[in-house]
Amino acid sequence: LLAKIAEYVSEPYEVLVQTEKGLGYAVMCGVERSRGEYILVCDSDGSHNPKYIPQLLELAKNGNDIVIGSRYVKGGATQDSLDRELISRVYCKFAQLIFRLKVRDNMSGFVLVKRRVFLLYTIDTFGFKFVLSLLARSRKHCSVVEYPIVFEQRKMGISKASPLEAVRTLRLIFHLCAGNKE
Ligand SMILES: Nc1nc2c(ncn2[C@@H]2O[C@H](COP(=O)(O)OP(=O)(O)O)[C@@H](O)[C@H]2O)c(=O)[nH]1
Ligand SMILES: [Mg+2]
Repeated sequence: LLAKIAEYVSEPYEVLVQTEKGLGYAVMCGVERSRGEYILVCDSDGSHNPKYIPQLLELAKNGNDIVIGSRYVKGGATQDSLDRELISRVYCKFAQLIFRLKVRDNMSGFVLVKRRVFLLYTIDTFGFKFVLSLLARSRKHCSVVEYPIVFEQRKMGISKASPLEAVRTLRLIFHLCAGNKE
């Protein structure tokens, strides 16, 4: 993964490997440690291909606060199993309707965000779906764009996704709903 990042990114960058327990919490720890203007979050198991980074960065530099690597726009795809894709699509559609989001892949874990935006809309630290928190909270204030990516099959390890994560996501949606009413 590091070699591939080096192959595709020509700007100066640092890579932060966050090993804290809990994906959302690990991401926020990384955001706090980071020093760059832009932050790219990606999975470490090979599902998110660094070849997309130049296009994601270009979109951010063109004035988009949040750039989503998206499975669910034209040109995007997933190599996940059919049942996982179905569950993911239903969850994304549900969140899209509830929070009136334009973003289809509002639960993608492949995202490039301006650091100040990440910090301003401090995200919930529980669960996998940190991007949904960011999008729901920044909805009225940020420009967001989706760029089609193929979510590839993992190259190593086993999935940490579980029914418990699915319940956590529902909990997050209710939590965000309550917050949005305040
Ligand atoms: N630091 C940290 N990263 C995690 C944790 N769980 C998942 N991840 C990261 O999040 C990515 C997505 O998780 P994964 O288990 O692959 O879920 P899946 O792709 O939905 O099957 C992984 O590639 C890891 O990089 C965790 O507890 N701590
Ligand atoms: Mg994975």
